[in-house]
Amino acid sequence: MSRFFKSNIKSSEITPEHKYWNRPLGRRRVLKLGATAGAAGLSAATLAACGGESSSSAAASAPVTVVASAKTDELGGALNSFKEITNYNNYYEFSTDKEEVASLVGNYKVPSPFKIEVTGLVNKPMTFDLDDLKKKFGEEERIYRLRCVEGWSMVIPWNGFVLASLLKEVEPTSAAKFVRFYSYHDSQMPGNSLDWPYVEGMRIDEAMNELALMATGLYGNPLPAQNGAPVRLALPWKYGFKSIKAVTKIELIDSEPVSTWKAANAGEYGFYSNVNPNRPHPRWTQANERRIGESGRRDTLMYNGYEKQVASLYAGMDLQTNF
Ligand SMILES: Nc1nc2c(c(=O)[nH]1)N[C@H]1C(S)=C(S)[C@@H](COP(=O)(O)O)O[C@H]1N2
Ligand SMILES: [Mo]
Repeated sequence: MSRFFKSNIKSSEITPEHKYWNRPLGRRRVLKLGATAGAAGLSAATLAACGGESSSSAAASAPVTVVASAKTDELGGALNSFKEITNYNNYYEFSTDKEEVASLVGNYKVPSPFKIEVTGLVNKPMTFDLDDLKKKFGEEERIYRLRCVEGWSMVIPWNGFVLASLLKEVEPTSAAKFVRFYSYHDSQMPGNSLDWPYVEGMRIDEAMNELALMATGLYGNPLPAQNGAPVRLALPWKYGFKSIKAVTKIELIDSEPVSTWKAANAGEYGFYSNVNPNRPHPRWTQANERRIGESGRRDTLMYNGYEKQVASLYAGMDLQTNF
């Protein structure tokens, strides 16, 4: 516990995503970051005092079962613990401080039943009840690497269903070339660092790829709030910010959507954002990464190690300009 919070996670190690935006809120953000340092320390101390795998705030309402079919991913990387995965989160609707998010979601509730609207260039626009989708498609386990553009990574056992299954339900028309996703947002969320709702997007062939998962759970538990409850995308070949949390609306459209991070800083965050060790971020290398729970750094793999599954989507494209 203390190793995780006190030395393994060094906030000075990399420059976080939010530090250098050319946006008018910049000054306020810096002040806010200073003010939350104490709160983050407090939450770490509180969690340490509870101890055990089930002590995170995610477990406040339900016992944590921690079920996974394997101890590693297919490359032999150890799964990150439930505690690690639920206490180091990028969820800017709550906070820009990864170690603070878990302490802020205690009373947060999403509407139940939770609705997902799928609309746009489709033959059958529909609003789904998430519980119905879970029953219909099931919740298979997928052990995926998650690589944040900030240079850290985790191995996470998600549960969920394939995004393509959902998209096929609404029958996209031939005019549908892109998919835009919107996050749930309401006044329970205190963060003011970006324009809400958080928006992401992909080409339709990327969205239809077998790897693109609608994640509804983690280690066999319902998805914890800090990880994007009740359903978020898991796109393991792309930088983490593409894996939008709390998906409540999906639109099929004919032109490339502008995602939240590209709108905030197009020079730093491209539309594709595929993991690519050969395409440095303007402010830092992407050649290697720190796996949470490990010391030292490991090499970053092309498409985060999913080259076989996704490289054909980008055949012939210049990956330096289409970053
Ligand atoms: N709605 C929303 N989705 C989001 C984010 C966010 O701030 N808001 N952060 C992204 C980033 S930068 C990362 S690295 C991952 C982190 O997922 P995790 O907290 O489950 O590890 O969520 C992504 N999805
Ligand atoms: Mo990220």
